[in-house]
Amino acid sequence: MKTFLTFLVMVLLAIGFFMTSSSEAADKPIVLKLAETHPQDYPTTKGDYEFARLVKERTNGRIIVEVYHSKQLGEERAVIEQVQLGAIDMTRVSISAVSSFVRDLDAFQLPYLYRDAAHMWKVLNGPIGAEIFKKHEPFNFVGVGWFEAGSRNFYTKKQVKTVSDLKGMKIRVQQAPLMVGMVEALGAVATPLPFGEVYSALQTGVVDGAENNWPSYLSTSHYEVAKYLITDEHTRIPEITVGSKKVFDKLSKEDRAIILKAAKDAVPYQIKLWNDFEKVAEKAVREKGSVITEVTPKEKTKFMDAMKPLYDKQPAEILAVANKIRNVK
Ligand code: GTR
Repeated sequence: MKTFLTFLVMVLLAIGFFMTSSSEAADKPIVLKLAETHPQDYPTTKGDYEFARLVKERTNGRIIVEVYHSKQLGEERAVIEQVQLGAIDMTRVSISAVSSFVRDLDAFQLPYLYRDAAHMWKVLNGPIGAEIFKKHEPFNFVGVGWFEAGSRNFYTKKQVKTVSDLKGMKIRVQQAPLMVGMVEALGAVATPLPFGEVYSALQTGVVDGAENNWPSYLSTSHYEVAKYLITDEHTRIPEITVGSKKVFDKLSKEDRAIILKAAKDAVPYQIKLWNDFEKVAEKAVREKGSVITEVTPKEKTKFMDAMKPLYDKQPAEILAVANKIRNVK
């Protein structure tokens, strides 16, 4: 009898132990690390936080997206490699940064491709956008969501008034073959560098200029070391949140859907912040002494014409997608 009682107590204890540990496991949230290059108060980072808030709310805290802003986890290229390996769960980057892995993205970042932001969003939210998300999977990525990033302008240490003024200038570009090709099409010397190295490259004269949107021109303080900006608006490059396929494959179908939906629902908030900050940034750099050259429509046409050799070099599949994009009305 005594042995039986001891046995019973042990069984009950064991059941108790397993119940606690399994419920503890169930209580422990799934933590997904998201890497972001921008500072905490930048519109894109705030968009990441909104995405994280929605994921937490909709999973009752079962899934937590932790945002690591300000390059805490590294520069974009290194981070993307880590996402591919599954060491970092997600990252918000420019599609340029991913395009050296997913080359099909080139069709989405060609110069003078979209008529305006509304056109770009129609493309991203439609079947063409869904298709390119699918094309991330063979490279071990999951397309999670898009964010707004406005349009990009050249800014230089010496004033550029016409497209031909760019000839021979050393221009920093993102580490992406298409961006190298774009600057070369203009007769300039492309210098691919990580984002965080651009300020000192401009300061020390390693490069004569760079290109980015108004918010980044301000937040990086590049305006201090390259005070001439020309409003040529050569590209409109969406931001993307990419996930690690290795990590996403371990999530349930339902959780994946919640995450993707949260990324979509965070977009209007991010666009609103973006549009407001774009104006603030433009005003701020003007006040801080940047010299802004407004391109005339005629000069803009010259910029567009100068990009033609870049289009001519693109593979037929890229041009086919670019044409589909142009035809979205
Ligand atoms: C910014 C973008 C960053 C980064 C950067 C760059 O506009 O938000 O993710 O790609 O440009 O030029 O490297």
